[in-house]
Amino acid sequence: MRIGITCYPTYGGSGAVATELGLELARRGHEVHFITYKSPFRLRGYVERAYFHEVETSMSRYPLFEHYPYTLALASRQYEVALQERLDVLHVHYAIPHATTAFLAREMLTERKLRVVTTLHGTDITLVGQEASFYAITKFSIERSDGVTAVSEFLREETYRAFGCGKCELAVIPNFVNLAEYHPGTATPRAMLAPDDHKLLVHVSNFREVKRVKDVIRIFARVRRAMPATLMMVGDGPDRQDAENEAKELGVAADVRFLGRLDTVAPLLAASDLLLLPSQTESFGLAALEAMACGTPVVASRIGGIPEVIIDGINGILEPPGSVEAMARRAMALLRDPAAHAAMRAAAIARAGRFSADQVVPQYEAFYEQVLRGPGAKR
Ligand code: GMT
Repeated sequence: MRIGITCYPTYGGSGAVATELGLELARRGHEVHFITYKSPFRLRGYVERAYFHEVETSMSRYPLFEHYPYTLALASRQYEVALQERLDVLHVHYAIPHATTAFLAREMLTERKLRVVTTLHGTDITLVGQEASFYAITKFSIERSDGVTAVSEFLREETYRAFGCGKCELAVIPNFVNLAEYHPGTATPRAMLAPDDHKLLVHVSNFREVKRVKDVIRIFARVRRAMPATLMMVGDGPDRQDAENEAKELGVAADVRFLGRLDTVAPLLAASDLLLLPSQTESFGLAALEAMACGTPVVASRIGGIPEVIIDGINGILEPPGSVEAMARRAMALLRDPAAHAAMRAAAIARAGRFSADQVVPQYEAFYEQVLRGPGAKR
């Protein structure tokens, strides 16, 4: 198949999933064309059959445009690439604005049939899509896609609840992890990351409000009071400063390392004893899955799609969002009990195997085939 993929190319789970999917599809013999404003962050080096088409994000100063109409440039580029590369499927990740620009591109393309597949990832449904200014167009664009997938049962139900979507059938295809990259053997030597006697905790996110990064620091501060420990904060975003301030206020700044955005996180995950993910909302929790694949148990919020990945007490720990005390208490208990930690680690690795690329990518291929066979009747 010839597949176009549009996603947010910067840091974030939806861009990560879209890019890993494209790379896997290319490895499996499909031709993949990424259409976005920047080379996706996980697209490193040459991969046979994977191509990148850049979308302009600005033009020489034009007085009428206070805001550059990027979405029109994107729709136009999607159309051009679909025509030139004879795309069969245009698969867009994160509904806003990608499902809308794909709709436009498909309408423009009279020369051949193009099927639009939209994957819903999270806040496109749970937050942004429900903003008054985006609600109608999000619903319209989802309903006009030829196929729609959601990354968890939770997100599918939330989409039906919030948007009705009487005209669409949502398939659930979960996130996946590339086990060749995310595995326990990849660990950075511990001596490079923390003093010998320290437990090592890690958080990876884009530091947005939903990630509750101050809770990460608060949980860590409680752990740190009970035992020697280091926390690695990986990523960046609007709440980073708040997290840094919280670490200073709680007197743990010396043991919290803000590492910023990193292209490769598997070696840090594999070196860690625990990942903290106390999010307010999380439609799936790709960061948790990647940590589990590396053998790192996760302490997370019992929210959204996370319970579809983590089974509390077996392969990770779940507590309600905001329950800093309970999360810290259970983290400490696990860190103090090497046998329980080893059992949870093994269970986490086994669970992650259920979400391997080998298991999940064929589900996307089958979905494309189904959409290509279908009548395209939603047009
Ligand atoms: O919805 C978002 O916050 C954006 C998206 C991203 O690009 O980071 O994250 C979502 O998609 C990921 C990949 O499917 C999921 O693993 C995350 O749980 C989800 N984030 C939220 O629901 C907050």
